[in-house]
Amino acid sequence: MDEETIPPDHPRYWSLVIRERLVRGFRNGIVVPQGLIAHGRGEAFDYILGEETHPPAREATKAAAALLLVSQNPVISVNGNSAALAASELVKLSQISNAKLEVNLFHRSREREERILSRLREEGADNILGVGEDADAIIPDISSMRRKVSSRGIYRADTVLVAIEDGDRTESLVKMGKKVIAIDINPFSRTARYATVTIVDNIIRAIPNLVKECEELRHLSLEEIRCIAERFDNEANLCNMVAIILRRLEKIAQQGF
Ligand code: PTJ
Repeated sequence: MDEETIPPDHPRYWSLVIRERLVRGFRNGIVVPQGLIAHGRGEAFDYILGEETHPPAREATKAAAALLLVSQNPVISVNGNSAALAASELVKLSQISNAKLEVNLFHRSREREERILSRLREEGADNILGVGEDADAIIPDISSMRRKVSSRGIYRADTVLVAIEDGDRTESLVKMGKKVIAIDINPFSRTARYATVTIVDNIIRAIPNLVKECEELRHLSLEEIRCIAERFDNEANLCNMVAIILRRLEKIAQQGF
């Protein structure tokens, strides 16, 4: 089945679209097999959350948009899963927020870097960092290939957006004094807990929402935007997301399906 042939009135339309995008990404050498496993974990959380964006995620999205807009050197880190699921919206987000795009992979290979670069270029991106020799700097305290970053991008960024990512890098980036925006549908993950702003939502909804928020916030004064970014409390927001999960499960446990 191709994405285009999935009937839009299918009750699990988006779930099927996401799977098709990942399978296509896997066949094109963008997504690694481990990325399909990572998706399964994410999908389970999305199922529990009713596959919708909840109010705390909206609040986090607004704070993340504000943080991107007030940053001097924001960078959007792109891996295989995020390129397969949201390439076009990631490019839009980079254009509207003036954030650079940098390819950064856990399972790094030159071939995958090039494929992701081409995918982003197809969507209109230029000047994509982190590919080949451009990954010329090292994030301290990380042993995985994610440590290799561009000195023009993530290394000197004040804010880095990461999505669908394993835990160790967010902690190191924060230790380096950077602000981290994480998109992770699992509120219990290390990435979610260490980030400055975590959007507990599916990337498929989170990136378009971020684009919309950036469009809306641009009409406010810099001071007002800064205030939105600064008053955000990540831990409280994560707790609110966990409370939503609890309430949803409790309701089913007590009242049935
Ligand atoms: O492309 P590479 O080489 O950089 O590798 C990417 C993967 C995804 C393989 C790598 O980053 C990885 O192994 O990630 P983890 O440790 O499985 O963590 C992924 C996190 O993202 C988990 O907390 C998932 O619940 C979450 N997640 C999965 N799919 C989505 C998601 N969050 C938001 N939207 C999704 N669609």
